[in-house]
Amino acid sequence: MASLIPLAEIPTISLLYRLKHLVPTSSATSTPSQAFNDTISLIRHDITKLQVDCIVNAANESLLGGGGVDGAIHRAAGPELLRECRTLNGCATGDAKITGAYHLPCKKIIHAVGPVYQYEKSKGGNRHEVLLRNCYRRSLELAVENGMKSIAFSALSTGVYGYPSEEAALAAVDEVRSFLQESNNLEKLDRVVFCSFLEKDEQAYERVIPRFFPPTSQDLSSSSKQSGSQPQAQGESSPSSETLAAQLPDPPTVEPTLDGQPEAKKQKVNLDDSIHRVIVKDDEKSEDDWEEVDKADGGPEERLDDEPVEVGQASSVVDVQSVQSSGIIDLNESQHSVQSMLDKDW
Ligand code: AR6
Repeated sequence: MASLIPLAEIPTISLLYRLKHLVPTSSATSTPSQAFNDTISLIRHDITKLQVDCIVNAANESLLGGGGVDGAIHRAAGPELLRECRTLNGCATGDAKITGAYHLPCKKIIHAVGPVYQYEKSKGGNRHEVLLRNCYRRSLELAVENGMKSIAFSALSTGVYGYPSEEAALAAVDEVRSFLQESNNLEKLDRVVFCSFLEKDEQAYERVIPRFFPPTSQDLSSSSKQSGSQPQAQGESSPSSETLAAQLPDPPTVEPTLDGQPEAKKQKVNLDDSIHRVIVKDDEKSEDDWEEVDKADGGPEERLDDEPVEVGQASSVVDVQSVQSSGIIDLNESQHSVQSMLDKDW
């Protein structure tokens, strides 16, 4: 089971540039900003394990739970969450509502209802994108209104709702940047974390982030690389980048479940010498699967009958995740000196 990740161990994109895990692009559309790059963070992990102020759930209009990250959050938070959700009278697509976090390590959960990609797109225009952007904006507004200083987003709509990863990352990252640029919103938030679960989503963020949050000269400078001094994120005492790099977490290998309960996705684990791989067969994910999981959880059994549900991935897609690669840092590398890590050509 994945371990809890304190905020200080969630890498900022400034650190990821210094580690050369993020690569600058020539097609950057924004001016580099150290303040932004010390605020925006990227991690591939189970979002229920992040010790941030609030996490953003990819919910449906009923707000009564479901599969994917929604199921994981309800399982980890406990039945009190469903009780509170029942009082909220659902939530429109493109909007978000906030609840307590109960047994989760965060303080609040923001439940955002992303668009079902094909369904909204078929209505014409860029409705799907507007709705997805609204989810990110409303979540940020709710976080600020409720005094939350750090927020972690799941990759809304990119699972069952079928939004293509890169298209979704573009809308998400651009909307977050717009929000932070407005009035003094940047000062109100210490961290905004993009938390992905699958490698395809993490890679989409890695391609998109440098366009909207390009590196500063400090992020790229060899002097800061040599000294190992990590620019301090707002509102927290920052450990050195050596500490951070050594502690960067492993990526998730399985969907979280409670002991004795069925997993939300069927998985095959092949431990082959030093190469440990988890193979997630997306074509085995179906609506039936997650309904079964919900009921077995003693969790929500209700959902909107007329809610259109699409399975996003092509049925033949097999997503292979290396569990030895941390998603950020190779496990073997993390055991080497940080200097060799910083010097490595990622
Ligand atoms: N931590 C972080 N991300 C996760 C986790 C986790 N534990 N588990 C899955 N993801 P999805 P949607 C990622 O399908 O597309 C539910 O049934 C996953 O890899 O959870 O918005 C709701 O009740 C993907 O990138 O949400 C709705 O009915 C992302 O979370 C419907 O699914 C979102 O995938 C919402 O569909």
